Amino acid sequence: MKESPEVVMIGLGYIGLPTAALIASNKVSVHGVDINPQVVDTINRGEIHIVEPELDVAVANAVKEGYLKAATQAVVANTYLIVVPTPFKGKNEPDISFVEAATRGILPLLKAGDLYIIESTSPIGTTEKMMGLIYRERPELKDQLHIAYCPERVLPGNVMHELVHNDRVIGGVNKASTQKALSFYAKHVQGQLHPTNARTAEMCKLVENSSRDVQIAFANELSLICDKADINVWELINLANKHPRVNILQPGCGVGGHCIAVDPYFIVSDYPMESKIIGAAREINNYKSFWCAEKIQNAKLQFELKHGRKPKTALLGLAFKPNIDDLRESPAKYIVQKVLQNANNEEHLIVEPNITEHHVFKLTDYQTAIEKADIIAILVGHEEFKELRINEHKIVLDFCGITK
Ligand code: SAJ
Repeated sequence: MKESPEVVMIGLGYIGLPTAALIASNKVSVHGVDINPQVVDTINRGEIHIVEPELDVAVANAVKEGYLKAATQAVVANTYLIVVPTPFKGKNEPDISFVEAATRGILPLLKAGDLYIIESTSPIGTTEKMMGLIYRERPELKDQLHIAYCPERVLPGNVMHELVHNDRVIGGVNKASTQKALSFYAKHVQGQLHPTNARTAEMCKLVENSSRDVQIAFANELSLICDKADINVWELINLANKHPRVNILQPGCGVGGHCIAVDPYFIVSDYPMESKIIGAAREINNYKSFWCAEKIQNAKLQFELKHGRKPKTALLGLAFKPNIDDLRESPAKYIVQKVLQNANNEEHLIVEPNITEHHVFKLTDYQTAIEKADIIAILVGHEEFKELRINEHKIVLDFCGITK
């Protein structure tokens, strides 16, 4: 790598690291920054700290060829990308302190003509707020930087493909910033690039995930109604979707991950009076997880009443969605915790085929769990579970519809 890298990537997590690897694969030098020294060491060895198909090879190559290097501190570059988490504080209010800290960290390095891009999911107005901060602290640079917001839209599990092929929405604080950011992404993205302003780009990201949350809430609401009405919700949705203009999503045990279960609150917390459907969808999807835990609880009580002994219960899946190892905001994990909290000395067999060890839960392999258990609750539709042959005498609570 030459002395000064072209790009500084702040945040080397689920989005930052794949993006850094993609840029580096195009022979553009990237200096990745992460506050965690272990993450930095892992990447500098050419290894990765997260599970994502194809990422290992991309990072190994980028590091070997000298286009990707990680450190705990930023250095001077021409383009700065902020890809850090935006968690909650208080009661579901977005916390942009990591974005602010990352911005403060590069303040002394900025020079006229640089491009500063936020990719982190952010409440409306964040990019303008960061622009205010930068120009307050570095007034001599006023209007000489290019500042833009460009949300990522990749689906965990398919990141390396979607980073290149998905369309991107790019919103600058002015036309020159939008243009400069467009030229940057044009080097790395084959999907279409759609210019707009920063506020619209920020809102666009929140709306995409809120829209999916609302649609999943509709499916989850149907599953609650169908359970009472004694209708197979999976068959129902399949049939309704035969209509050319109907496309209902799948119910599950709730909505998790760091995106869909989080982003809608960024709208609700700033516009509570106007975002009724978005807020209600969040409540329905959260309630669905609680409902699943109650169902398991009831099944255990029924079993004990009928058989005069406590059941063994297999809880299949901890990840927030199928075929990944990510437990962030996972409804399955919430359900397992809730079931264990109410447990009274009976055996639970917890299964997550995508992780080998967990610091809280003792994991069992799925074949053993299925064999031993009296009650089997399927919480995540992992591929492995689709092949399971479950003895018909066992009680199966399939919240993902994989046995239907
Ligand atoms: N889920 C259902 N039923 C469905 C689909 C999903 O219950 O029919 C559940 C999943 O099990 C999971 C949750 O919803 O718990 C979210 O999963 P997901 O696959 O819908 O989405 P994420 O969180 O992995 O990724 C989303 C994507 N956004 C949209 O599809 C609009 C992705 O494109 C975004 O980049 C990502 O959020 C993000 O980073 O914001």
